[in-house]
Amino acid sequence: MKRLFLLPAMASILFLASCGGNGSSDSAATTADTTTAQTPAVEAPGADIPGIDSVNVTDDIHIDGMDNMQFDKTLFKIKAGQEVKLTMKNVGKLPKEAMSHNVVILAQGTDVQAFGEAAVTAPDHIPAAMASDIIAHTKLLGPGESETISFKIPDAGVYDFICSFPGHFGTMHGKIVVEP
Ligand SMILES: [Cu+2]
Repeated sequence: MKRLFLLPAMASILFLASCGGNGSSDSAATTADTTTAQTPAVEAPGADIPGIDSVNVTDDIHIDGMDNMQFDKTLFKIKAGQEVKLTMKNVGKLPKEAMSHNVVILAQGTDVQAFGEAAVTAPDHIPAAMASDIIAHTKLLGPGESETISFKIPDAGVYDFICSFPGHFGTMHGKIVVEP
């Protein structure tokens, strides 16, 4: 029985579609669409990152690096232009030569893969040739060591941070969302 009703329904849809190309009702719809499309432009940076809603703005970041090649936290939110303290601690027990960690905050647009690869052979695993890609970084920290640095990021956006010890950036990476 349903099929009998489908045919006239489809015919009227086709009829409406073919008539929609002209007339004032179409230009009114276009104007309405433009207004709606402008709304996402004011959306906060990083709004599409899963879990970002439960992260509060801070000026005091604490990150632990662990023997399983992970950071304990990977998502932070700060304010543009605000001075932020960052304390990185290597809470692992493995020897420094095998398992050191750092935090390197990268400028927007940095090729993280290229940076991580250049870091492998660089002194202290900080590639001097890519210094302009680095916003701030801690030194390499062995087991039980920690360091506090401070930095400012003037422009809102989403920034990657990694551990640049060889082989680590694949699992040791996170994001800092900078709010305007
Ligand atoms: Cu590491």
